[in-house]
Amino acid sequence: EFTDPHCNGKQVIVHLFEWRWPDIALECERYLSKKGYCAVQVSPPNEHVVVTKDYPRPWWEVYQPVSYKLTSRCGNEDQFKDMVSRCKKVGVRVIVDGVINHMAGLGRSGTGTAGSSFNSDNLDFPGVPYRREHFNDRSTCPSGDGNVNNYGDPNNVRNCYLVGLTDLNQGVEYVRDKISGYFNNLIDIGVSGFRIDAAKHMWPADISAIQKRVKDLPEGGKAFWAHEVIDQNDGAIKVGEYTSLGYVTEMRYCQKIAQGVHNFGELGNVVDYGWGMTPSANALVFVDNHDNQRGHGGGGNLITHKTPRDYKMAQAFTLAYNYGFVRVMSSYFFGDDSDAGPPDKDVSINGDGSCGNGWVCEHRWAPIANMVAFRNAVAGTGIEHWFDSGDVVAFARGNKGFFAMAKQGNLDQTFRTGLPAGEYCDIIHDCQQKVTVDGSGNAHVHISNNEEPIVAIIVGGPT
Ligand code: ARE
Ligand code: CA
Repeated sequence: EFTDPHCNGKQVIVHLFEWRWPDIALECERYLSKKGYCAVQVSPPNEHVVVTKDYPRPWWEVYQPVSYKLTSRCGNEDQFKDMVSRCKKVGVRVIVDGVINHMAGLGRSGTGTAGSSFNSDNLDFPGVPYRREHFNDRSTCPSGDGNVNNYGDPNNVRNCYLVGLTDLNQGVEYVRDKISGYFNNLIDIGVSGFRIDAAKHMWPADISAIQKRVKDLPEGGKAFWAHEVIDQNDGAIKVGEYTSLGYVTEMRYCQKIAQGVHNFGELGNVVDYGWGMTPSANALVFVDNHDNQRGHGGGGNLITHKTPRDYKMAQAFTLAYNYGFVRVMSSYFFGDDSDAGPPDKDVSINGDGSCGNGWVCEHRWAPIANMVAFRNAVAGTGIEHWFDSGDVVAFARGNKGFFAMAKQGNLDQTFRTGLPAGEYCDIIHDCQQKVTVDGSGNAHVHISNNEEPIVAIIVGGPT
């Protein structure tokens, strides 16, 4: 009952990381709606700390809440409401990043982005208000310094302070009411779902109690829920504890797809239930996220926009394959500085459709953007006619779509596509080449050695 993203069959969401609300509203209207994106995940809209000490305005200040007032670095309440209604009007839902495990970090005090005062060391957040009795204390946190430091112990992970962030006690009725009140306000504004930050650090039963207080969407049905649970087979907490509550992040996929792109022979094993990977129906799947692309939150060997050719292959494959619900990452450039905040500039759009002013806009790269239509078109079909030769991988999705990728490019090969006879546009290259499927479902495929050595065709696609 928690798995309906309310997208009328659309299958892909995009995380516009730290985009400002006016830019997101424009992007919904001018791009996301046209490309078939179901929803946009936005950065936390609630009041948060302003970090200037030691570092000027790092990206991560938005993960330190001060209150649930809707003025954040990304914009104010009016801008937020305007964004939600404009996106919804063109069929793009808004999913909010809900930071509810904690408030601001110890040592921080002053005024938040909406003007509320706060003092973390005193556990005082009058903007909510939260006071000392709403937080976990040392009586339930089995950790010498009060911080999360033993991922083998669920009490430590869930009752102690994650990187010094003042840890709310979601077992307290008042706290459940405040959090669900925040979510219900967002639903009244038109928000369709939530990414639950640090869900791993909250007891599933507490999250469930909060969810029960959250109203149904005005259009009917439950909100969309995606829980951030980093499970890389390295601790006591398993994603399976959260699957009854909605989608869960499947971080092992990030490692698997990176291995697969480095060695195509591994792509057939990209989903490994022997590794404990979560069932497809519960998995939120992505090539990288805002944490692991900059070495936070469960790193490993990952592919990011910094290696565009590999990234396009990884993301296109992910969209073509039939595992999980896919979230596309959209980043800003940050060089070697993993703390650097977002560009202090609007998202500008160049003549060729790419973005300027420091925004990467992976979601606009043709092999990614055009594969959204592929995934929408093939929903519900299985993998067929799998072919993999070490450097080449190809497969069909039922009789609806066919996908091929050649690591070294320079491919001229005939494949079984399983598609009805006809002439199809290669959607990866905006129809610059056609693929002809003959009466027995075979097609000759040509892939050049270029930046996107991929071909994809769909029934009902552009002609
Ligand atoms: C910042 C500073 C800290 C400071 C703190 C408090 O960097 O030095 O102590 O503020 O003042 C983000 C950043 C943090 C940042 C925080 C608050 O990543 O650096 O701290 O915002 O501003 C674990 C959690 C997982 C979490 C990752 C990052 O399980 O939930 O760590 N991910 C989410 C978000 C983050 C965000 C937060 C949570 C907090 O996506 O962007 O933090 O809201 C193993 C474990 C994982 C663990 C991982 C890293 O892989 O299995 O569970 O992830 O190690 O520790
Ligand atoms: Ca906690």
